[in-house]
Amino acid sequence: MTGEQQAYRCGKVALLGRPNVGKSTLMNRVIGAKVAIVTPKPQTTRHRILGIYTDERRQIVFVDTPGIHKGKRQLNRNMVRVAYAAAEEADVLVLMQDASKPMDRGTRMLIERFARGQLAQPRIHVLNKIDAIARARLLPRLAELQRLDPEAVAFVPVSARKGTKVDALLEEISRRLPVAPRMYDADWFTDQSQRQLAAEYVREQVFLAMHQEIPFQTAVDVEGFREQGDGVEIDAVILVGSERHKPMLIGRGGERLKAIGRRARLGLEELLGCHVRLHLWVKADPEWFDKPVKLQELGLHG
Ligand SMILES: Nc1nc2c(ncn2[C@@H]2O[C@H](COP(=O)(O)OP(=O)(O)OP(=O)(O)O)[C@@H](O)[C@H]2O)c(=O)[nH]1
Ligand SMILES: [Mg+2]
Repeated sequence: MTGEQQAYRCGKVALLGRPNVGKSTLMNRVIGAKVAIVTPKPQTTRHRILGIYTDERRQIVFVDTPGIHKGKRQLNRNMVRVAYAAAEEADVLVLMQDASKPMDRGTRMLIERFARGQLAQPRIHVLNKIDAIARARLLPRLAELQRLDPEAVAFVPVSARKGTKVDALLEEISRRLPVAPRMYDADWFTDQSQRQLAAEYVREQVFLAMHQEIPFQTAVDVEGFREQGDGVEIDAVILVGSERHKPMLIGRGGERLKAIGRRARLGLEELLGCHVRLHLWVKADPEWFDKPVKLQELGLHG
């Protein structure tokens, strides 16, 4: 080392992969806050969400994306479009997979698509969830990946949940970022408004509480967001895709909706650091997920 100051680096990194592999978990882990909601269900992330990591050497702007999947609904097609658009505008591509499961056809096809595709940005493969597999299974998996994408610049096994090897991944990313000044203030950690975060925190609780198709046909629209006294007051509408989902979401005596509201409120209070009053309503808008105008209103136009 010469003692010379290293040049500052800054750029965008797209987090890409099939649904449920842990993209949002990784971003939250690096940022140190829940900027993107996480659930055990696939298709949790629906937007492009920025998570901004800044230190004295670099600013890494993570772009979390919806999982790439096949889906016929307009909502699903928009989600996939958002992911590919994020890839195009990034400086580095991180392609994540779930190493705790055998590599499936969808994952293999996705990797081949990027490996043979037009995008020239460096690709880093991340094998996530290594806390959930035996070490011996990792080596053949790495070899398979190298065969599928020999031109990728790095292959990094991590556990986003536990934080294992996440620093090593940050180093691999940083080396590929352009030399450039910060894009965002050092104390910014996401591009989402408090209003958007509130909608997402409510949706997270709906995903956790509901089963079958209900979560996938639910959206949250924050209609009111007011500062009041030492906190905020939020009015949110939970939109369901069918009249028959309404009573299921509300529960007997309103208990289920109350529990959803309570958990979302506690999460928001922790994130925003203030008192939150949250009012929830449920409205049915049959097939909203196939209506371009409604998707536009909800910011899900892709
Ligand atoms: N065991 C284990 N589970 C993990 C790890 N990372 C994420 N998960 C779990 O995997 C599930 C999906 O995580 P998400 O972060 O929502 O995955 P995602 O890729 O953002 O999913 P979509 O938004 O649906 O595309 C959650 O239950 C996480 O807790 C990990 O390192 N180890
Ligand atoms: Mg996600």
